[in-house]
Amino acid sequence: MNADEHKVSSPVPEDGAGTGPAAGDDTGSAVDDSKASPAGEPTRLYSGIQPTGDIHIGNYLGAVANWAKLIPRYDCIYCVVDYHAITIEYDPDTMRDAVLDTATMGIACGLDPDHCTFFVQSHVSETMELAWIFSTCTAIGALERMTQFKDKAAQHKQNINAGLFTYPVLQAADILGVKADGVPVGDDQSQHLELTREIARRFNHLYGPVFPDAKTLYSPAPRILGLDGQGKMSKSQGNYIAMKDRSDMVRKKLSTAYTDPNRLRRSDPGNPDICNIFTLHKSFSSPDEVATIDAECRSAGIGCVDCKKKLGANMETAMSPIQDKYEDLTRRPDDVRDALATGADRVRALTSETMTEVRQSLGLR
Ligand code: AQP
Repeated sequence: MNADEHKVSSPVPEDGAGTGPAAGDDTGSAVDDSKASPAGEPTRLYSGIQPTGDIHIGNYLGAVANWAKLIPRYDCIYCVVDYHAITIEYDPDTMRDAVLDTATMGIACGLDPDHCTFFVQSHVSETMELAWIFSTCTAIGALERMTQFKDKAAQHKQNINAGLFTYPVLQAADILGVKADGVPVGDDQSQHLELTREIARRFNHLYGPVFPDAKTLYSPAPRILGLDGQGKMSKSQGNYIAMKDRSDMVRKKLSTAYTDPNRLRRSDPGNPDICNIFTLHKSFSSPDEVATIDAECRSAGIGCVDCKKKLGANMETAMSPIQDKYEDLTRRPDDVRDALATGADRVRALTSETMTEVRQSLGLR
């Protein structure tokens, strides 16, 4: 196989389609979009996605599109977090395919392994050693306060396991094992990242300064609501549009999607500020079209049906090149596997280096 055949890189839309103008940090300040990190800004980013189902537009707008956009400016390390995924019930017979599929769609969405490091969590076992050490620096009370644990425990009453409880400790090890100082995520992860910073500070206080303070970087669309309007768009809630969904399916799903609940008739003026369809327009439509829809919705100049049709058309424009790329990659699974193996080699080396320092600091070995 020659180098070109081996290439699985994906053309990221120049404007970072669907990602808006700039990523923001914890305090809401914008990260400079135009140049590589000056002093105080992160230099190495880490983030992960679970292979628990199809990557959906919430994952894409809240995380993956932003990850792609950040690649030219930072040392970016992205991961398919399969060890996290086994904290809920799953089918071992389909897990390998699910990991490959998530990686394939990730690359199609712009996580170009020629320009970032992309790997599978379970391929780097050193991280698990760090997770154990971090568990000794983590208060049980802090884990008990995690809202994701409470939500998942309520969803999976038959399987409330210790891994589900210590999930944020492994997440801290993922991030800090490679000494990432920036973590681009959707806003559902903010509490976990605060805990990552607490763990790093506790370790540094007890054993010496080893770990950086990892900053949270939000995308311009950090929380996409589900089509049912009941909470965040989520793989497990079935309230999503998958990145794989072709235009007919997208239109069908949009047709029943929740809008401004107070707009009962076509002649009622709407409020785009509380409409999830308008939020999606802000990510998929041009600024001019967004401004027009904003005005026409408020004056009842456009109805929800037409507003959804316009959104469907713009989503098709943004999503079909990604879907074509995804289909192309599915015909070359070994290229994806090779790229993930290369990524794992680099992360193993980085994490091994960190572990040498950690063991010395702990007075072990
Ligand atoms: N609705 C969302 N809006 C914005 N960002 C989101 N993310 C997830 N849902 C939204 C972000 O996507 C990244 C990867 O998420 P994940 O797959 O690791 O975990 P998740 O948050 O648990 O995703 P789901 O879809 O909700 O899956 P299930 O149903 O399995 O729990 C993260 O950066 C996340 O913030």
